[in-house]
Amino acid sequence: MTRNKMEGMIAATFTPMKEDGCVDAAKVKPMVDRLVADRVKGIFVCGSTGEGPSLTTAERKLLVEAFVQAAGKRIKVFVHVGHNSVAEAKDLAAHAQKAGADYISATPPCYFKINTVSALVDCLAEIASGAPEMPFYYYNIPALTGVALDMVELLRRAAASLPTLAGIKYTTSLIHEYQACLNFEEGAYDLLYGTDEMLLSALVVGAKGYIGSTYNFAAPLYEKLQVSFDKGDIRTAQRLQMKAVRMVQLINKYGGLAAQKTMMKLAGTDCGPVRLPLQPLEAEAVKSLEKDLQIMGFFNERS
Ligand code: MN9
Repeated sequence: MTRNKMEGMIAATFTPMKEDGCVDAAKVKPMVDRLVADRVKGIFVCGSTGEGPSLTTAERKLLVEAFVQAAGKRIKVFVHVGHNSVAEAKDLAAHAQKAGADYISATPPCYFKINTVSALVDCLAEIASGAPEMPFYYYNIPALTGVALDMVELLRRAAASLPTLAGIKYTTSLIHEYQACLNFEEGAYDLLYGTDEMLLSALVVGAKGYIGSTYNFAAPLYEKLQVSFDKGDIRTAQRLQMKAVRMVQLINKYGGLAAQKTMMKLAGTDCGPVRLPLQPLEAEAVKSLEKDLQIMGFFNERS
């Protein structure tokens, strides 16, 4: 089987919301148009950045339809279907296939923690069977799921049990494990790197595709980083990666996703606030964040 391989930036999209926290599907199209103009290669819908686990199933389906339509085949659409209920995840997978998305991805159920690769494979096989025609990416993000298993072992077992597995959306800082996965069976699987502040480290060991939140508002910065890396200009790539590190430090200082949605607004693509359980930034924090962003040159071509 020839497996799917992605190259370049994939933006983990935010879910646009109205001030009251309702989904605002009308804002999807302008967000996608902006990403296409920024030359991203794909979008990852309803993931961590999209507050997927905080949305209802009906909202997730509506968003998938809106994103697929807005993408209009210009860029690839990944749909995150992970859910604590495996049955819901399978239903979301089937929906993504019907809606015309390109790929599905899922976190494992994580209220009851999975602690063996074999249980993980059982869950993923059941979820992926909802969309038998779609390449499937396991979404490995132990910091949020609490499920930290051996990813090489997952790949080893996939041939027998996960026929549609295309690869892993790999969001941890274990570059050595990421490298081992990239080299598994001479690169049989697609390993999409998911920690934006460590992109250069991932490129060094062979990353080709990467998914993340900051590609929504800083794509030009990462595009330059990739070009510098490809030319062998490591000094410039290091300098640009350091800018990304400073940007993520600011995001963490002001509160993660709420800060990022504020940055989207300040950068001209308003996608509204976060919803519970996340908390919005106080007015004072917004002012201070804007000032910090100005100082770091964020608004000069977002790089
Ligand atoms: O998976 C994102 N991770 C989370 C992607 O949302 C937890 C990343 O893109 C981070 O937001 C980014 C900043 O830390 O690396």
